[in-house]
Amino acid sequence: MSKVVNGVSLPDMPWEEKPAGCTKQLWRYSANPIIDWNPIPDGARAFNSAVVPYGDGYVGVFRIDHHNAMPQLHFGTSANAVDWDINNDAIQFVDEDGNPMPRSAYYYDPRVVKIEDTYYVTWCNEFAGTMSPTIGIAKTDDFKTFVQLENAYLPFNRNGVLFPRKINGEFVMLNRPSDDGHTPFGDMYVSRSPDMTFWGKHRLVMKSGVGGWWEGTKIGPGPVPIEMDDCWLVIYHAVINNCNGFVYSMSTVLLDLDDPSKVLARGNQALLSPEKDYETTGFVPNVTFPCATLCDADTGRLAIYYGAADTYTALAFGKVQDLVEWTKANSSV
Ligand code: BMA
Repeated sequence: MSKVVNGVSLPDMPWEEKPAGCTKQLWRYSANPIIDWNPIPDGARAFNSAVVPYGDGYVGVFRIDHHNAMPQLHFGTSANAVDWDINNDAIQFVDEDGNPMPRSAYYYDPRVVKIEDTYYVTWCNEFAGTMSPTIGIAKTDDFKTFVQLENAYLPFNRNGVLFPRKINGEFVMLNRPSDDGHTPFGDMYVSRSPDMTFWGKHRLVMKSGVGGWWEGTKIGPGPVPIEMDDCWLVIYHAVINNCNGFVYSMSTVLLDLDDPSKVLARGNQALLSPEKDYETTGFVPNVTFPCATLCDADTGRLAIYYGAADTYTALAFGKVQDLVEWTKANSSV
C-alpha cells in the first residue's frame, strides 16, 4: 500500500465513511452542496475553489461569479472546512512594492498550495487587457497581503496547478494550454521554473482521449498533486462532448516522483461524473470540476472540493491509498 509523504495530520477534516453498498472509490458528502446560490451579496455563485488548512482552521480562495457573470477571487475562512465565511470584497492583489495591481477582467479556478513557508495562489487570469486567458500567480504569507507575480505563460492557458514542493530544485506546474473560447481540445503539460517568474522546459504529460470517449474532448489538472511514497497522485478533470454539450467528470493519474511528465498509470474511466441534481442542473449543467483537496496523512482520508454545475461548491470523499491501487489496477496506459 502506498503512503502519503510530506503530508499533514488533519484528524478533524470533513469526513464521512463510505456508504454501505457503494462500489465506487469516491462518494459524495451527504449534506452537499456546501455552498449554495448567492453566497455573498456581490456574488451569484461560488464554485471551482481552493481550500487549505491554516492556523487553527481552514482558509479558502473562492471563485465567485458576480451578478455581471464575471468571476473574481474572494478570501474565506472556516473552522470546520464545511461552513464558510467569505469576504464580500474581492481580493485586491498588490505588486512587490505593495501598490495595488490593475484589476483583470476575470480571475477564476484558483488553486492554493504551500511550498516551503509560502502560500501560492494560481488561477486563470486575463492576460493584461486582452481578454485572453493565462495563468496568474500570487504569493502570500498571511492571507492578508497577496503579492501578484508575473503571469506564467503567453495566452492561451487555463488551469495552472503547482506541485507542493520543488522537484530537482525547480518549481513545477501542471497546466492546460487552450484557446480563448470554450476550448474544444486540451491536453496536460508540465512546466518548470527556477524562480516562479520564468517558466520553461515544457513537456507533454498526457493527451485527452487515451482512456476512452469519456475523456475524449479535453483533460486538465485538478487539485494540487498529493505526494505518495511511490508516485504523485493527481486528480484530473476529463471532458466528453455529447449531443447536449460538454460534460465534466474526474479521474486519477499517477505521475513519476522525479519526472512528473512520466505517467505511471491512468484511470480508464470516470470516478465521479455529474449525476446529482446540483451537478446536472445550474448555471452550466453537467459539471463536476475538482480544484482542491484536504488529506489526512495519517489515515489517507481525502476530501475533494469540486465545483458543481458552475454554481455550487460540493465535497466528495475517498482514501488516497485506494485511489492509487484503483488507478494501477484500472489503467488505460
Ligand atoms: C471550463 C472552465 C471552468 C468551468 C467549465 C465548465 O472551461 O471555465 O471554470 O467550470 O469550463 O463551464
